[in-house]
Amino acid sequence: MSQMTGAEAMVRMLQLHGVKHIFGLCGDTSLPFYDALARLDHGMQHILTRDERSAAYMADGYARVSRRVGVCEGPSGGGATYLLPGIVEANESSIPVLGITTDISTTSRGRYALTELDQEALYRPLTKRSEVIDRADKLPEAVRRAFRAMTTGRPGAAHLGLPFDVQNGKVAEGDVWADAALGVFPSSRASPEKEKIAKTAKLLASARLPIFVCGGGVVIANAESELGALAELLGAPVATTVSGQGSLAEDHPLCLGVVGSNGGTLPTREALSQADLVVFVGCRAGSVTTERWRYPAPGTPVIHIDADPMVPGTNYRTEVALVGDAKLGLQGLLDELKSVQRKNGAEIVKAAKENKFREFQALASSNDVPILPERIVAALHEILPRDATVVCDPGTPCPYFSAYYEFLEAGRHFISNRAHGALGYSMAAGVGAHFGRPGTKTVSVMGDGSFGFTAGELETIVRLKVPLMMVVISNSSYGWIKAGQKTGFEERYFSVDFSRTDHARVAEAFGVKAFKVERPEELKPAFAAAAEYGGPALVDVLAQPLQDARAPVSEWVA
Ligand SMILES: Cc1ncc(C[n+]2csc(CCOP(=O)(O)OP(=O)(O)O)c2C)c(N)n1
Repeated sequence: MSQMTGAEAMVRMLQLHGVKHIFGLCGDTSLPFYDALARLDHGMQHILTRDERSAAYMADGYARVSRRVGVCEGPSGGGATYLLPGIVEANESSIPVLGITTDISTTSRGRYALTELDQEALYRPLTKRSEVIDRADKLPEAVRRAFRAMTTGRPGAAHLGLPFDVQNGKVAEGDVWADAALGVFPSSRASPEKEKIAKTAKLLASARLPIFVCGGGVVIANAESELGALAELLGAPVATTVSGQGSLAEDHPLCLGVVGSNGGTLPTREALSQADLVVFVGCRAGSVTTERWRYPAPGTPVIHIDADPMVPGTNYRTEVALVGDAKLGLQGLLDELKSVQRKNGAEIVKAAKENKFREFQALASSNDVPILPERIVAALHEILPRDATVVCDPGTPCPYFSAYYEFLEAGRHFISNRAHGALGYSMAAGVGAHFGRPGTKTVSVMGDGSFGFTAGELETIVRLKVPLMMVVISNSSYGWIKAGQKTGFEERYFSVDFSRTDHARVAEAFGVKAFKVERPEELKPAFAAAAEYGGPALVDVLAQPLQDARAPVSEWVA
């Protein structure tokens, strides 16, 4: 039987799973893999990054918009440790990202080889599956297992280690096969049990005001239309978590918007408190969404739909736990309910939104200097197309865009790294989102703290001519933490301020078209020019410090 090398088999296995993009950074242990990528005709684009962290975040952003497994790679030692933050974020956010780390030869193990570390153990607690492939003939089945793990059940990340000698070993060509369906997620949907669906339907029909609280699971399951149809049938409001944005278009009369401590507001909290039945869908009911498990109030009857059997009942006493795919679960409820008396959810949503946006509009039209975050959100909303994708870092961007930027189309148009919230995510994730959905505008919004984590990637963006629009909200401090010191520690500011960087000039030095905005009236023209510019563009906005702003944040410590 004819044979190929392990490195060639890895390339073919990725290709057979439908992979089109690989984000990564080279290293000596990766040489055979790179050589196979160079020699074979496989149709995949390798995107060379300047930091493995960025490669993993790019793969994450790519997967979120494309529904395909995102793939990133790096070498052993520092490459393996630097790739890790993005793999953890993806795994905890239920996003399939495959991290491939090449490794020292199996024969060098335990002999103080440079860059040696136990990669399998490093990644095991942070992924759905971590495997260092010890024998070339075992490579195809290991790749198949990784793809199956990533895209079935609750989706998540996987890690494969590829030792140098395994890359040079032999694989029988006949073993190199794959189920291409496993390259897309969710790849196998399981429905919740029929009796539980029937019981839930009865509770929904008899409730005075059921309210949905949707996490990221609705968009991951592509269950937006089933959710919309069920909400309309019931007349039930739909609230979301930060990650759940896009479950329903925000101008839908039943879309209440984001609830919780990061992007929730008093009017949305009050609306949620009126529910006599809360339906969590694809949502972990974690500390941020529930404002530390206070809203919804404990004791409120709860129904929980989730692909992960461990989630329902963890944080709230649950009337019915529907374990399974959100799309099938919601469709099951629609089939069961057929006709039902509509609730007055639309009135409650309308009143809550009027209250929420009244205060926002006043601040959004302010001419104060430095520029208010509200004005930044409003100006960006005015100039961006409906189908733009906005990627937000923690700090000022995440709560402000969650609360006030209305995403007018259902689906994945908002991305933020809500599992771990590491600074420096949005620039790289925006690059990945661009490759995943190249026809639409992608905008990365970051604080100046985040910019400092990720600025080196401007070279990648320029080299690859990525038409990414970037906005830096500049306040010369780690504002979120400073706000926490203001509210919880009597303004004893300690080690949170840094000096002002001229981000526009930094960007220009990399070859990015850049704008610096200090006055409110300059904001919209600069945003419009950056959005229309065909290549990479950055707008540096001198903004009101977060600790002085009216931020939609009820808890600075999550
Ligand atoms: C890698 C990492 N380290 C520390 C933190 C803790 N942290 C959360 S928000 C924040 C401040 C963010 O500063 P900046 O990006 O400038 O945005 P701002 O809050 O000023 O708008 C910090 C340090 C974090 N989220 N990630």
